[in-house]
Amino acid sequence: PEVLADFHGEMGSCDSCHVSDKGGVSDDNLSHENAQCVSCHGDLKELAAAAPKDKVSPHKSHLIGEIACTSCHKGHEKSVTYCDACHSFGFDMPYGGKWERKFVPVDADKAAQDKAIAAGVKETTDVVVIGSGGAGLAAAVSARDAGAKVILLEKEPVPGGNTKLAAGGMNAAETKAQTKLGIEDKKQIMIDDTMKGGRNINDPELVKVLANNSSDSIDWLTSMGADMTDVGRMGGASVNRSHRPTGGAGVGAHVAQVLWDNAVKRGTDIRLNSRVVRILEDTKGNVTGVLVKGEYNGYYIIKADAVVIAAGGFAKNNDRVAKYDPKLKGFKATNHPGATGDGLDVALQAGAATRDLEFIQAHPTYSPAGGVMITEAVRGNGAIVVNREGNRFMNEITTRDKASAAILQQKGESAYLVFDDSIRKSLKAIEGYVHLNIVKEGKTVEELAKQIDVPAAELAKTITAYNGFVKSGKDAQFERPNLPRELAVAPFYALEIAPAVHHTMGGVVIDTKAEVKSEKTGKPIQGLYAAGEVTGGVHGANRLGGNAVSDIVTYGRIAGAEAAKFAKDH
Ligand code: FAD
Ligand code: MEZ
Repeated sequence: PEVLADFHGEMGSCDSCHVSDKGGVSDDNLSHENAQCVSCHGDLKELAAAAPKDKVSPHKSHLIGEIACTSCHKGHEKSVTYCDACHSFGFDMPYGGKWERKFVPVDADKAAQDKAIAAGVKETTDVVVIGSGGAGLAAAVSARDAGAKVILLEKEPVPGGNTKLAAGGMNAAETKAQTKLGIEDKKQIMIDDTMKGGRNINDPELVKVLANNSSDSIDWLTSMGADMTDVGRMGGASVNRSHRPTGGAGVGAHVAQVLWDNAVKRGTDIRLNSRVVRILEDTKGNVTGVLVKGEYNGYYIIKADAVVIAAGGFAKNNDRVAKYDPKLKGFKATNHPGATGDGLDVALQAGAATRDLEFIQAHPTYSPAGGVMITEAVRGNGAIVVNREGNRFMNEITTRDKASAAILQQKGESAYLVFDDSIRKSLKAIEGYVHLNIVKEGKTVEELAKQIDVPAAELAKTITAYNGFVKSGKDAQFERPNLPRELAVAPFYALEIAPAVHHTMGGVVIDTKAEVKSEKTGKPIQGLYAAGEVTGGVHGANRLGGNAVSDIVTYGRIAGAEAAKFAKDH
């Protein structure tokens, strides 16, 4: 047999997987088909528990929700491991092929789209949410709480978008967790830091809403079961305000899981493998619904009073990135495979105004060996960055634009992140990198230097000088503002890092109610809302680490509540 369907066909018939009396697939989530896989093979947890402990298990991951078997195991084509979109593990899959994905524009296949539009409305709801990342899930939860019927559409086979990858934290000021830890912060300082980091081109009204609601957003997540009690430092912040789970575990998978569970609990109709290709409007330009392409069921129309675009950014679409910033041509990206910019395309078709698209951020510490971003929290908790000569060359927690530029000036256009065992113990996220086998280790600094091929005497000198700065409380070399700990506890660790495209600051223009502004009139498009990375204005020219998760939770909540209100009044 060539593919899984042949194999199962030999065992029985098509209805060993499909619902035979309906003919074909059950729905775009392949709910029935996946239940069939589980009934014979066991669920993800059982498969993960049975995997060898010393190997990376494809069934154990940071992905959120109940991951469908069919995300990787395809029936009628070659199977591919979804994780390989980032990691390139190259697991030996039964009937497996190589990961690849071609970007298909939303307006491809126009004839089929027009035919579906001519066929008319298939379903009706109050609010459609586009995207199952943090912004979309927060919007769905708040719209459900405001009494709206919600359909959430996600084009990928797994939910969570970039949100599930977020690692370092969620920024918030004047929180209970900060008070408990004795951290003095003010919403106004968060506003000032955000404006300064964004080179003052941010929309100041959007920034005020971000900071003034940030502490409430932490409380909102906590009330739904989140743990946001660990607080660390991110680049460009004046104080520690980046919130994450106890022990410094990755923030995004946790927040996305909490939001997912709450969206499911509230009866949100969530459809995976369902790509929105057009926002529909009446002749006056008011939103009337969306045209969806179900991976298995084809095109259909959902009529809705309001639509929330929460489709994320476009950092994984290098052609588009390079169009706005040619310097980034050919760069790797830290993002999930669905970050292609569809949200912008459907918004533009609907007449939305956009801003700041030329501002695209590179994250300074991406591991080319692991295909993963190394969280800024490692530096926030005390790691230093050295070049191939074993020397520091920057304030490690400066803003990302400056850090990335400094690394690209070093020999090999990469550098090494160096930390000790006390930093490893302070941040659970580091265990993920160790698990991926990308962290070099030495019992002494000299042994570590040998592992990464930098001059041992120079690295030792650098660390001794840095430890001196920690002791004196002043970085006489690069004026690093936070000096949390000396690098003194063996073993010592290092990994190679280089900048990769990380965040697209620009996007759809919104107001403080998350209403999308029209390019033509400058006024809100009736019934159209947007939140998260698909929007522009919150982060200006350069986003601060930790501000995106804050953005998606706060503006996701606002967009969902406003869309529900609009639908009710409609
Ligand atoms: P996403 O979470 O990307 O979700 C958008 C969803 O929409 C995706 O699932 C996508 O597939 C779907 N979609 C797109 N087009 C369509 C369509 N046409 N139809 C249906 N669905 C569609 N920020 C922080 O503040 N702190 C951090 O610690 C942090 N760490 C990060 C680490 C990594 C590796 C990355 C990549 C980003 C990190 N960020 C962090 C940034 C932050 O995670 C993102 O900016 C944020 O999560 C975006 O949320 P979102 O809901 O707007 O979009
Ligand atoms: O906000 C981010 O993108 C972030 C904090 C990333 C990280 O380094 O963890």
